[in-house]
Amino acid sequence: MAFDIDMIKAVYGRMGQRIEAARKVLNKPLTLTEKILYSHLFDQNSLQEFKRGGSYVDFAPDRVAMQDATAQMALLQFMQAGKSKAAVPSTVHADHLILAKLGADQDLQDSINRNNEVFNFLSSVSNKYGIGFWKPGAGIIHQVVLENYAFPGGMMIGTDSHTVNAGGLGMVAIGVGGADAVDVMAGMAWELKFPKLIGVKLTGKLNGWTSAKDVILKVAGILTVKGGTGCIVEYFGEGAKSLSCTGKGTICNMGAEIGATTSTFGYDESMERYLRATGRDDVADAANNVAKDLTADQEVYDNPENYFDQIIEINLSELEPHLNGPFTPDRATPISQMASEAKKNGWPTKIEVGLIGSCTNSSYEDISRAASLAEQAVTKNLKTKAKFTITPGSEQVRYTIDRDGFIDIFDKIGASVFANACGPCIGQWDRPGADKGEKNTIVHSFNRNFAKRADGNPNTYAFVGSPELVTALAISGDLTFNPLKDTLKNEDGNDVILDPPTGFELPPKGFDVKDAGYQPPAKDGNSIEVVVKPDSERLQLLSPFEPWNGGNITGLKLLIKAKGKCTTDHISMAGPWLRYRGHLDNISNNMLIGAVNYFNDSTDKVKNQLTGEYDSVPNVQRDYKANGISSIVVGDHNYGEGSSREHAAMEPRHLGVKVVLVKSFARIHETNLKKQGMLGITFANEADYDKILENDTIDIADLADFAPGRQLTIVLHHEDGTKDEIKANHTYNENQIEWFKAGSALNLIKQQH
Ligand code: MIC
Ligand code: SF4
Repeated sequence: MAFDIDMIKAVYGRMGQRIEAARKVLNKPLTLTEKILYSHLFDQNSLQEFKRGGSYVDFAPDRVAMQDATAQMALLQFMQAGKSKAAVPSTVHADHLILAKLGADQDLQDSINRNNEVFNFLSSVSNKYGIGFWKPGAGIIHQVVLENYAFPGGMMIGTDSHTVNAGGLGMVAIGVGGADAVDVMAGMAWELKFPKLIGVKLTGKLNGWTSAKDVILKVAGILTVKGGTGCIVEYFGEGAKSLSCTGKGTICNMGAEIGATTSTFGYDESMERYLRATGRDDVADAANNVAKDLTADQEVYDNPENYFDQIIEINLSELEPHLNGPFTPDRATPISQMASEAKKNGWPTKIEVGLIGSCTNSSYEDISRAASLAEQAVTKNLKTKAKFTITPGSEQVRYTIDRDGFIDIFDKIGASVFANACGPCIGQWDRPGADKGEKNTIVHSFNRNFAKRADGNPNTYAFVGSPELVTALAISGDLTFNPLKDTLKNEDGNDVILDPPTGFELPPKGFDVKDAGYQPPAKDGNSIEVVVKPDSERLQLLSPFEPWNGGNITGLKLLIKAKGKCTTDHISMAGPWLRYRGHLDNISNNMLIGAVNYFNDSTDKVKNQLTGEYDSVPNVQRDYKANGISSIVVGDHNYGEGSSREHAAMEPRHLGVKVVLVKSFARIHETNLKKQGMLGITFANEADYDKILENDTIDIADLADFAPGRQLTIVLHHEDGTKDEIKANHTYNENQIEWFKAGSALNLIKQQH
């Protein structure tokens, strides 16, 4: 039986009626996204036509998922909300904190030893508050959610940007910061600006070397890292139906890389097959009964241009395998052009390591197709030139691929199998020699390839591709190898080709697992005590942030004017810093250390205006704080792209930054700033970014009149005594201004209860 089947049945029980009501009000056929959103309003009496890209709407998601690296902060906040139990089914997954070094068993044990305090904390808080806990080794949050919890037509939020993976099973699943999770677990409304809708029509059918990953690599090339901001992407068409459910999951998963709020697919036979294969006949049967509610109305698919704000069409039959990178996931190169691109740009073409797996690409299908290539390498007597690693997404996948002999095949090409966890995808990779900083190339099937992300080396050029392509490239050891037409020399000196990969959508003998790694919560958690040691370096109870005093903010020192890409990895780096995710003061020592200072092109080197000396960003900020001075951070486009980690908002808040002024924000980060009581605003005129000078002191001159839709005036006092006055926009609504006034959304919850 599926988890929480009663909740799922209740959702289906009310969906039809709610969709009918919405169809009447909107007076038009509905997309799947609209059906899900309108049937998940927090208050059905508030039903009205919401303005896409305009109205803030209160929703009631069906469930919450959290992973270890973000759950610590989410749960530290939830513990302050005064509730005895999570209001909706919720889970915590221990996956990000596991370091990949030697191989699965040893690494898992070492990580459990190293993170014992944190895992115990997460397990006991989960136990206390009715939250399911997936132990270290159980798998990566999104894979475990897809296998156990996702259901067509449902709505969930998760404290990880790749929560969107569950769109592969027809959900609207959205990545958020921990403070948002607290709202839902506290039984309150969860607010989202009603998204715009992008329709992606897939025609044709994948064949040969092309895989579902190539769909999203192509979409990322078209839309870029910010093209999906504020949008939900709905995939449809014959091509969509022909994809496996896990392939759909891959596409939705990496939709985070175009900034999309989420992506989804209508319910179809591939989803039914997946539900049944993962032991959820009950969900499949229930979904079949309401199937028409779980996909858009036919008129929408017949004339999509009338119902979506933007349409993209991709013919799967003609789609070429892609590699995206380096340093950004939207730089898309079809494999046939890689050789010339690499030459033109001076990318190192020798591949050192190929890594497959992660939350987005470790399905049975992915692994079986990659294994078919590894097998060819063996039978065709090819020597695998690059190192090769596999991180399975869950224990269920790992157990099943092991049973079916794939691990043995990978062994034969010298592969290392890492634990079922994030590992190298999030800098939890103890890669030998990475500290030397040598220029080198790796290829992987993960989502992100920002500088330093996988191994901490800024000179690692990482390219993202399908697991099949990554395997072929690892065998060849050459970035310019195009398996569609090139040959390889084998150990006998013969030229051989790799035949296109083959595999299985689902395991022919079914999935199996001995111990999936799940710990159910106590029935009554009241007596469970959660201990946080006062001298812990890993965990720290939170103290409330100061409320706003109602006045203008004056005398802000410019802390840093960040140049170019400034993702959450630049603002609050992962890798070794993950160990401090539950300790706000300690993790604040990584604040903005990856951001490039506009004035000297260096990272972690900014001017302390009090001393005139250059120092690390956290040091300068701590000095300002010690002197009672607040500061401002200035940034470029899509500031805060990437992760959902709210530490990127809490650290500056904790250290006394008051304002973040940028050209544009990524959605989750903007919300995180608002939730934590920061002022996150954008240049009304982007060119004003150039007016900000290194020694500026800055005032927000009319903050006392802070109101929705009202611009703010910013005065820049330059060192030479001159002044500039510029305007800033913001997107705060009434409610969000209340968070700002209270000092944080959590302070407001506490005031109200
Ligand atoms: C990521 O892929 O960047 C992460 C690590 O999963 C993050 C979450 C985190 O920073 O803990 C994400 O995507 O939200
Ligand atoms: Fe983990 Fe990487 Fe997936 Fe993030 S993208 S959840 S770090 S595997």
